[in-house]
Amino acid sequence: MSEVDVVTPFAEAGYQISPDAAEMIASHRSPEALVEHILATIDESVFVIGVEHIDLDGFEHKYKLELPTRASATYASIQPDSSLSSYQTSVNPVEVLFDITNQSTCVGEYVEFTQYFRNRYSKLGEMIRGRINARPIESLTRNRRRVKTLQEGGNRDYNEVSVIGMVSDIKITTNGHKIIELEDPTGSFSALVRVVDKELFEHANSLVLDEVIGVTGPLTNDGNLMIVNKITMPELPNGMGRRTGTSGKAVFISDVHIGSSTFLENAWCDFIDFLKGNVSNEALRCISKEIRYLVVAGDLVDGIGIFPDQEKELQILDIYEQYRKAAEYFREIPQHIKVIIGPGNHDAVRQAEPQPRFPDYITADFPENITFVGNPALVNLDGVKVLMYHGRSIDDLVQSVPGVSYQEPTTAMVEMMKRRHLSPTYGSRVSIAPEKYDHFVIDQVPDILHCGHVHTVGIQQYKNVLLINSGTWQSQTEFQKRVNLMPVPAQVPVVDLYTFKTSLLKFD
Ligand code: D5M
Ligand code: FE
Ligand code: ZN
Repeated sequence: MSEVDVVTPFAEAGYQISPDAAEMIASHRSPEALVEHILATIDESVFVIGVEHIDLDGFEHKYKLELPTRASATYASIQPDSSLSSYQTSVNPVEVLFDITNQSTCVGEYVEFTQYFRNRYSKLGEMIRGRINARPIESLTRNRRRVKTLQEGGNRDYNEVSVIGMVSDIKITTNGHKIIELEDPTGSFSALVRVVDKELFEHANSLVLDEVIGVTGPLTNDGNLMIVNKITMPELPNGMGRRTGTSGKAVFISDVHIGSSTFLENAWCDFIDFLKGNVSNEALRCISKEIRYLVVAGDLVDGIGIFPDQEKELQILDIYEQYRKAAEYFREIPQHIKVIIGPGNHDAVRQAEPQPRFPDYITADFPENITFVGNPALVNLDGVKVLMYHGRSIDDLVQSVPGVSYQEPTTAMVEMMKRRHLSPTYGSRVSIAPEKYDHFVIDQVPDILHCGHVHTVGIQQYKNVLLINSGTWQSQTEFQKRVNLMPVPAQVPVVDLYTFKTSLLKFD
């Protein structure tokens, strides 16, 4: 994902900036304006600008006062009594910040895998590097004698080393300890987590293959193994100031599965009526008037041939018909509501992720207020950054991370955030195309991470990011009955884009 350069302006003004502060600025909705504000207000005796030097509240206050045109265009006043939505006349901008569409370079050659993993390692490694002083693995073997000498000197500070690596294997020793094999571009290395270090061991238990971590600890006397004292994850920065969004509301849905015989058409039509403001309930009508965005995170239709004997569970047997029906429903949605749609594993784009947006022959039927994006995609909704990912990797995370469950899908999304990666394990349920850049790395911290896929609903705040899994519009399928998966259909998270407070509307 494209990075905003926040380091150069500070360097040019003679300041250094801490990685946490740089990240906080880069992930702000107006990084350039914030940089300007910090440079204008910074105490000149400061040399390294840290998070504590960033006066976000002051900035937000000033920003709103100084941008009256923006305020009048989009901070439209809410008039609950009016029959006209205040957002019908306002611009509801959608900017696609990042997705794979028209960027795919992958043809499946071996060298591309190397390049892909190098890119993952360097992006995630950089996030960890700000927090630990790591060395290349190669230097550990080269400097082994020196490390030993320092150990003999008995200085514990010196004999601890740190390494950043990608987890290539996780083994259990006969004594029940964990051996984590780590790789960086210079070599590979083993790190031992002892079963007696309870907290650390628990952390090691939740590690998954191909994620990038930092480990810190002393080396054994023969220099071949590290006894791990600390594991460092890429993680979200701490101490980011209170977020301020924009006005109005956004509605999050996924897994509509139009065309399936288990698609809940009545509930769906009630939802469309709600978006149109056709509801008798006064409170719902008020909410409806404030809606500016509808975000759809994949599995718009049920598709064809996605699983064995699927045709027995289909009401619409033709994929084009399924999308035509979808387009018909979406044409009902008021034009001022901007809709963003990304694909899922049931949709008619390549199965390997990242997936591009739907082809033109599908999108042609849909109305103008829809922006089609890839999967994953980062979009900017009038200053609120939403990272959309269908969420197929949740299947992997449920299998491999203790405590992550289908019933509470945000538990998986927290794991994505800690790893700053949407789909860490290669070669499991998610088929990952080895693109030049790792599109699953969460470079820019979004305001909202929106997933679907598992057909259950979850809403959780993790640090400064609102995590939403938006359920489904399909009742339990035969397959789900067999694996005992209880879907949560026809429930809709609605986010207030100013406060980020979320309510769940039920149409079942
Ligand atoms: O996935 C809906 C849910 O069903 C999601 O939690 C995964 C699960 N699912 C779907 N297909 C399979 C297979 N083949 N094995 C295990 N679990 C599965 P959806 O993408 O809507 O089909
Ligand atoms: Fe689905
Ligand atoms: Zn799915």
